[in-house]
Amino acid sequence: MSIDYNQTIPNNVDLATDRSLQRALEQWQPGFIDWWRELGPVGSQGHEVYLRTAVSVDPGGWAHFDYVKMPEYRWGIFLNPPAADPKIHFGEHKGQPVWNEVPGEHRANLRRIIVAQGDTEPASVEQQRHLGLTAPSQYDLRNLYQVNVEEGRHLWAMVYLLHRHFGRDGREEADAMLHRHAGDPNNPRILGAFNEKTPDWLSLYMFTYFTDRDGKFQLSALAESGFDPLARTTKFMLTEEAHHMFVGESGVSRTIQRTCEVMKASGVDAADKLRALGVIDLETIQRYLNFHYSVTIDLFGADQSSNAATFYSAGLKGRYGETKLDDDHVLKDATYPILEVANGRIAEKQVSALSSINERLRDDYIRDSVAGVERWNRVIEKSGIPFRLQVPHKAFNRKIGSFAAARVSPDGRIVSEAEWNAGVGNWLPSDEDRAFVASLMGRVVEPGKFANWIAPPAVGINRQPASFEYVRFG
Ligand code: BYC
Ligand code: FE
Ligand code: FE
Repeated sequence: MSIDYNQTIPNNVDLATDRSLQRALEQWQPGFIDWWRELGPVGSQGHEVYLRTAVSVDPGGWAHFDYVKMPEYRWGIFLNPPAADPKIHFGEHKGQPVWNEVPGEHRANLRRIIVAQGDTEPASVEQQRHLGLTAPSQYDLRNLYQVNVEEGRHLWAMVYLLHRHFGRDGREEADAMLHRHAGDPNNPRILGAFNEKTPDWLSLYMFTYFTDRDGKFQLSALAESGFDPLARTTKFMLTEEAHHMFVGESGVSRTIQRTCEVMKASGVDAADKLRALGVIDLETIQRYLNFHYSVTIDLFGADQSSNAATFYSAGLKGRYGETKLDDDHVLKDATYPILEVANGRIAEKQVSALSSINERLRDDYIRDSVAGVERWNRVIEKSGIPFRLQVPHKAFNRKIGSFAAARVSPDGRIVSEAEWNAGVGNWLPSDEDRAFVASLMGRVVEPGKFANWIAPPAVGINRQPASFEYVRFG
């Protein structure tokens, strides 16, 4: 399973032995590079960036760090090795051997899942393309670029599956990945959150904390798939994903830390006065959190979904940690609690577990998200400041699922349109909040220097110091 770097497309799938596939992917490759140059990070083409590149799929030592010009990054196709005796472990095919080729009856659904996953990857690069111009430090700039090149590689992961397993339709879908664009009104990305803007670095950290974590959960569900090439490729993507969430968690944490330092040193706690001192007030951080959290939990789809039930029963997409769950892994008669609006209140009801697979994954995601918010709260607590961040109720600000039609406050009350309009300025970032955060975004390029609104990291990347030269500007 070693990676062959002598190829135009680095890979560990023996691409050289399948000449027509290799040729098709080599034809897609220049379009990808053109897309990167046009819609990838603005003004970055000449920079040498201290990036990690995958050199193996061995969890013990898969990454190599060196300076790379990003258009020359070695994007490639890396699958985890197959399991010793690979079996489908859920749904109607439970116990049967995994599929190495796409079963005809599941072709349309598998294609749909792979396309939805693939589409998010370049979308996020497009959303983040302007941020390099306002990076708060070289360290942060390098982390942004690392996330961007790896999202580019995640696109390669899905494009390989489309080319290898879906014939002409797959090639067309692979081309379409480079033609839909985040926020393009004529040809938008498929899922809602990937058409939002990521205009500033607080948004970036919230996005990588919350939305890349959707990636973790969706990829984990796909890593259970009975379609083994999908399972193996998503397993390796998950290895890369951990750093993306780290960028988000530590970025928000350092922002909070800096705000708390200034609050303590100045004795000031009113938002407007803190803003005058050049840091982001905790109330604004809470509103950004509310926005990114609610937009991201929409990505799990409707609370009850016949698609999701079919994906599960067919063995295409499992639950989070499927093999560790203690049940029959078929769920024919099982139930699961979901929320609904009943008599003007939010109430729980039991529904079929199969139909509520999306909701279950959303709940697993919520548990994981909340844990990091508690770690942020410990930073605030340590400073002795009486403020707590909280994730909003899961019905707040939803556009997908049974709450899409309801107005729900962050504390989970159904509210009137008037109450929503009166409260929304305290619940979601206002234009003024966004303008203030934007006003702090200035470019800091000297190694070891950090913008005033964010604390330096405790340690750098790959055991380098925070003051390391992470980017050589070109
Ligand atoms: N926006 O039956 P439902 C990542 C549509 S993030 C717009 O609930 P289903 C990353 C839906 O398509 C991980 N539309 O849908 C992170 C359907 O449309 P049609 C991405 C939406 O299929 C950061 C209709 O509503 N991976 O990797 O059960 C940076 C009915 O909905 C949305 C995946 O998502 C939405 N939010 O569930 C970079 C995994 N939600 O057919 C990367 C693959 C639903 O009625 N995707 N709709 O016209 C899937 O497994 C599923 O397609 C979904 C939706 C979970 C997304
Ligand atoms: Fe990704
Ligand atoms: Fe990611």
